[in-house]
Amino acid sequence: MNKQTKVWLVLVIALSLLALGSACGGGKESGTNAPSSTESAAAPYSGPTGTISGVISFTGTPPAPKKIDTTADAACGKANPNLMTDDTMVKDGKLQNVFVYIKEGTVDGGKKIGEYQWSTPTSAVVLDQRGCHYNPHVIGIQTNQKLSVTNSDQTQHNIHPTPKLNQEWNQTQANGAPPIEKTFTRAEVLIPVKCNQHPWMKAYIGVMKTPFFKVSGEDGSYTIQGVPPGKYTVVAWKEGGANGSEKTMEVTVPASGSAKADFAFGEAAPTSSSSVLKPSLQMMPAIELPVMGKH
Ligand SMILES: [Cu+2]
Repeated sequence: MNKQTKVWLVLVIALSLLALGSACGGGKESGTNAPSSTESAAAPYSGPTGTISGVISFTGTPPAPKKIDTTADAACGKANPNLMTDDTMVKDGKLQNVFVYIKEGTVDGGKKIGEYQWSTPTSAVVLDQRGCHYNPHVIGIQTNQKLSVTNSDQTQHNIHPTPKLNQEWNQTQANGAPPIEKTFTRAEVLIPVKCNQHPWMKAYIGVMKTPFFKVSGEDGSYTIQGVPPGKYTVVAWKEGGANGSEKTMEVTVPASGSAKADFAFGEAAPTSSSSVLKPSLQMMPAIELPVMGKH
């Protein structure tokens, strides 16, 4: 499906739903983050919580990092003479920069996890540009949480996220310029970010409505905290190719504890029934309908 087809598809779905709403005489206007249920407002979750944790492995021989030619900008070469590609960061067989998140699931008691109200953190997520390189390379953020893009380099960058569901933007940031602050209003996994000045610069932003996501660390580990007991679909996403690749696993968080979810990527990674590769679908995990205005 190309981008245009997707846009049309979303439009058609949105229009059908609008028509349906009018036919039923629904007087409610849909807000930007209106819950899909017809109940008044989503309540916050209160109750016991556990964790989902695991380790991301890379099986087989990882591709060797390649040296990046930065001659296009002398300031980059000076700041980072040995800049290397970082799309597959493996250390002792463990994979860094995998975005792990709860895609969907049911909390004990029967409510979907997305039906609760999850508050937006007041702290900003920082994406720094240092040595003509995005740091961190993969970040997670909640909808409407502040993203702060900083420039620590002695050169100009041009930050350009290319979302499919959120608003696209493209902004120059000179050296010494203040942070650029933005928010994303819709869940989207994940948004590629590029730099129009330095074609090698890449980052990825996972935007979630819930706080249940984490990026695997240098040792491949991750821990998602504060998870209500329930049954969930956990997805691990790794960049690469057009849309990255993902693995899916069903986990149960018991009332009193924690669940384990280990994933493996790489050539020899097992392709069991719990590991599903869906390269063409993974960019649209949660279609949120665009707001069509008042009617
Ligand atoms: Cu740049």
